[in-house]
Amino acid sequence: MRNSDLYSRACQVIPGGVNSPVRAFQGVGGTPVFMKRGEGCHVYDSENKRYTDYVLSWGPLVLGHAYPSVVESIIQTARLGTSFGAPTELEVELAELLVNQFESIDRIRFVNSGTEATMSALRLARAYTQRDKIIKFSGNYHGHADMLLAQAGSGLATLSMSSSAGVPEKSVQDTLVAPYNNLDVVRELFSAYPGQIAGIIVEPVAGNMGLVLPKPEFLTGLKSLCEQHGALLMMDEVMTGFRAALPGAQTYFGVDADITCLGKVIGGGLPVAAYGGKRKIMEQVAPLGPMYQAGTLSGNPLGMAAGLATVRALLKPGVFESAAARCEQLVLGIREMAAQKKIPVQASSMGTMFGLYFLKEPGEISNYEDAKKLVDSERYSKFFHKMLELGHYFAPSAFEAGFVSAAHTEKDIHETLDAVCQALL
Ligand code: KE4
Repeated sequence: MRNSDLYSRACQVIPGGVNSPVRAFQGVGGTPVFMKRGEGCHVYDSENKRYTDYVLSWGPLVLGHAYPSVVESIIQTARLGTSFGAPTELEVELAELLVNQFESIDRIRFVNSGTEATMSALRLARAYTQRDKIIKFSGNYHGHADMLLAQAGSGLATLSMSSSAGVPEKSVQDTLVAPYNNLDVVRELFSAYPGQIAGIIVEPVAGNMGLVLPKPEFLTGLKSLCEQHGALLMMDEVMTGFRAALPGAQTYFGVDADITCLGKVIGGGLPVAAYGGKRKIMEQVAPLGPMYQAGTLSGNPLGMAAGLATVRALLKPGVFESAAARCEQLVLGIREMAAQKKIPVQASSMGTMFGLYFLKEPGEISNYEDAKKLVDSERYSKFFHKMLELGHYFAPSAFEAGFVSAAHTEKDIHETLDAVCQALL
């Protein structure tokens, strides 16, 4: 069935024809592509057109599509039943694996989405500190929980919505917003609200306004401000976990979070996310402590199996490193060609994730305010559609990060760079 026919069918029964706004191509125009099959670094749409995939389900597929050991593990597990609503050995295994990976985590709770993980992290910080206010950063996206939909990134940035309808003012009155990479404003907020701020939630590498790296000292500065004021530092590593670095961006920058949110890669393409931290904090969580959080399918066997197979394969020597090398090769190639054509871009990468901004004029983007001012979304849309026509699937939004998998070969990157050369107009 043609994409356009599927799309009109979808629009009859699903709002906007999609189950997540950013998939609707509103940020780039045109009809969304309906995917039918994935294999390695390629996806095939409903018209059987092949694309080299740089969205990879927005991060989870760090090994590529339909990775054999992941598929096999899901099949074997499904044969034993799909869900019990009771503890299973699989969730203990994945919990042990993640606790061993993260210095800052000795207890972890699984949930089903990044939204649930960050929503629970905020509740935990508030329970632990007995305070209400939270600091977040404009352009950071932490899922769609009411109190976090203030000046968020990702789909809200794509649709240039500052927050969302249906979120009562009182739900965001305790959410304080600062510009990313700006420690002064954070310092001012702590002085303005002494003893009232439960914590800071931050994307340690911002992947929801495009890709913005933290300035040196930004994360260490946040950590020391939290220590100084008795607040908790929550790092939302839903996207950066097992993507920016192994096991996460906090490891690379040497700044331990008090609470870490994970997702995407740890579910290997199935709905799995988690929040974790030191025992003294996590003991607040029911049934041990007074902070309630629950989920019918939390720790679901299929998700645990897919997550275990994915993380285990990724941790094998050289797997992450080769994906990161391919990612860097892509970004360096784009930078070089844009320079040759005198097209102002900001192309950057960290580990297996990358960002590509087309700029209205030469400049540097280090926060969301810069991005809104400098990004040439029109030029990105043209680039996106040309690349799509040539068989390379980039994020359908100028305000998203891109991803590379262990299945991308040098040949794939070279082919993509050949297409980039034609699409850099
Ligand atoms: P989910 O609720 O979508 O599983 O996770 C929310 C979330 C939390 N934290 C970070 C850092 C995230 O990047 C996300 C979700 N990422 C977007 C892509 N930028 C998901 C894509 C979508 O919304 O369809």
